[in-house]
Amino acid sequence: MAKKKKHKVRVAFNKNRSKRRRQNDLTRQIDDEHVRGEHTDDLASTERFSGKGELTRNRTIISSAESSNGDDNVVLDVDDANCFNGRVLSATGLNSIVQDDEGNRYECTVRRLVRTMARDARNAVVAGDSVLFQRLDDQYGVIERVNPRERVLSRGSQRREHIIVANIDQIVIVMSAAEPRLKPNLIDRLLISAEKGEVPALICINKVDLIDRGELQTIAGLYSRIGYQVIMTSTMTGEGIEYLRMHLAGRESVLTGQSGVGKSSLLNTVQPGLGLATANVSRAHEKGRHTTRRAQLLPLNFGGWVFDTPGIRQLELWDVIPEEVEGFFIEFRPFVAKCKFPDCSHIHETGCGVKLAVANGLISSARYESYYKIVDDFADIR
Ligand SMILES: Nc1nc2c(ncn2[C@@H]2O[C@H](COP(=O)(O)OP(=O)(O)OP(=O)(O)O)[C@@H](O)[C@H]2O)c(=O)[nH]1
Ligand SMILES: [Mg+2]
Ligand SMILES: [Zn+2]
Repeated sequence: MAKKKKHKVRVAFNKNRSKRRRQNDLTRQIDDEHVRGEHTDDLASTERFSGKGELTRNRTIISSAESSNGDDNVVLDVDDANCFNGRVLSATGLNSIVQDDEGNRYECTVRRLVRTMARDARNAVVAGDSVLFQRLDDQYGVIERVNPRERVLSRGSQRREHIIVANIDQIVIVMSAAEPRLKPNLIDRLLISAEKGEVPALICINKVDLIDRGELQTIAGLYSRIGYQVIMTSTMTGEGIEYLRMHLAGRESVLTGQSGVGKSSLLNTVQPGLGLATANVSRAHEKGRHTTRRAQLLPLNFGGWVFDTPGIRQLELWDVIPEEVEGFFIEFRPFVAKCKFPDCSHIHETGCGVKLAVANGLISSARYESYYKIVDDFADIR
């Protein structure tokens, strides 16, 4: 692999942070700020990580010129002698729960510089981040650095990227056979995100106890023919749970899908004792109640980690342009080469290999409709 180019950036510091505070004041302030959801950046005693007893006025930041997602790969050069490695289990605003290598958990605030380095404060620290943090005592700490993120699951939100979770190696798309009804277009959008991020995806159809098996064959068959693993589960009968457990073991998976499909219920069943909150789907609207409010990383006792995430209604794709959508419908690939026009959008052109394949039943018309809808949505945005 090519060696990453690094360049150093000097960042000026505010002088006014040399004021000292007593340790017990510090703890109290963190308690207060915790309640207010603020940070502890101005605490002089936590700024000292150079070991020199004085503040260094310039801090070196190493950034990778090859970073895949811009600002997020900027690495702060901190004095790691005073720091510990940790994994962010959950993050709310500027407060996070961080677990160290020994399994101890700390409530951490975020160093202001870490926040400054993120283009969007919302993404400064996210669940799954690997961080360096300082311990203040056996309960509280401060995140000094967020290590470069490997693979993330993001979505667009008001034309900005919203990173849902970081450092994943598998996306489990959870749908329910009924209550709420299965939404193939959402599966396809999530598959695009997975393909774009080069993260393997698995489709889990839950609540199979609610409907007749025959009704599911078409959709399950469709995705498995394309090449995606499809698992049918029920937390009521226990069907498929062992199989799901097998796929989660030793990996870092994220469960994503609509609210009410049973993501948290599945995790409670896969690992009894997790005690994740779940709630009934509203009968009237066939919608979940958004019971899980934030992404949470959970260590699995049979190896690996899993993220439970809040339900999504619709996925606005992030960093995807209409021209590349065809490439993420992996079964279109062999037919794209047969289109008469090299820039064929497979929508209105004549001599289109993809449309011909749909007509001949080689590409499912449901998938083609999904493609059409996604490309068409881009036209609305533009
Ligand atoms: N019939 C049936 N109901 C299920 C199954 N799995 C979960 N449920 C029910 O579905 C409802 C929603 O489950 P949750 O686990 O809260 O769903 P969720 O996907 O975590 O929802 P959010 O946290 O809102 O995103 C609960 O009432 C569960 O008891 C299943 O396999 N079969
Ligand atoms: Mg949930
Ligand atoms: Zn075409």
